[in-house]
Amino acid sequence: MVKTLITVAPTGAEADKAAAPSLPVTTNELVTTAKECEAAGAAVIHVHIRDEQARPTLDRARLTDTVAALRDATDLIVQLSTGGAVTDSFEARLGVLDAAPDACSLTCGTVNFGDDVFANPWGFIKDLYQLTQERRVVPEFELFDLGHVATLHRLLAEFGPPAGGHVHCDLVMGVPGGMPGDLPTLTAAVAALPAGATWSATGIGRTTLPVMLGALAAGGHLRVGMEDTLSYSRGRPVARNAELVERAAQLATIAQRPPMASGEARVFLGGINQPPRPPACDASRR
Ligand code: KMH
Ligand code: ZN
Repeated sequence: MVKTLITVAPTGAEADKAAAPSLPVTTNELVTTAKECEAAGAAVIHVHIRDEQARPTLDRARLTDTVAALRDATDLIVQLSTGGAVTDSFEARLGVLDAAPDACSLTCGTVNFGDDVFANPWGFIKDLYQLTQERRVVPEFELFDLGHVATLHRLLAEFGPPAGGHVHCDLVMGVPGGMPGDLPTLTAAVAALPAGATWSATGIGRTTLPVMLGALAAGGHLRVGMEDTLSYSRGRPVARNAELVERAAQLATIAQRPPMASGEARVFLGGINQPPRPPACDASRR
């Protein structure tokens, strides 16, 4: 029995704080959310940050401080988004690795993204991948479409295995312009993955539940959070990210695959080191 890796994506770059007041946008809100989600069963946190006006930013100092704050407060694997917002430059997105996270997202192709385009040309993908190898940051391959799986194969064939040696993917389904969040597509995408790869899936908006149930049935792992859905059920806004993690953990437990602790997830994802934690109290200061 393989336990279930649960990733929480609490913020994203798209949702508006004014329209979704429970969206965590400050460092304090993010840390509080992270602690609640860890207690509920998450092992990985996929992080986008916001500026003082709650707008998405890739400010390096802020990213570095956020990584430190999350490490101080939790044992979660800190995965920074290199996708950012559709308006972010490739240079700024590469610069995310300067914040030295445990892991990062790495999207394997361009995709229509509602009325926008989320641009990930081959040149950027290979530069980012080589940078993850150089910095020993574990990538999670984000696959929004079946064509992205072909690019993942090309990446591995040309540049070899990722930091840690293990390939873990996330199927992002139901983005308007990307692959639909349904079972035939999930099955096709999983069948096309490289041998030995593990995968999570997340369904955007109303595809959240079918994708989660399908992923559990197919032996996959889960990503949930307010980046992906702002509704807990029809007409009921998400009150806290942790309730999405709690529901995922309950369903995983019913499926006889309870949530993986973060320590287990560090091994599962290819040996991500436990970051040094500050001592609970410093005896030398007494
Ligand atoms: N915000 C989207 C444009 C990622 O985090 O790597 C891209 C995204 C993917 O969220
Ligand atoms: Zn993201």
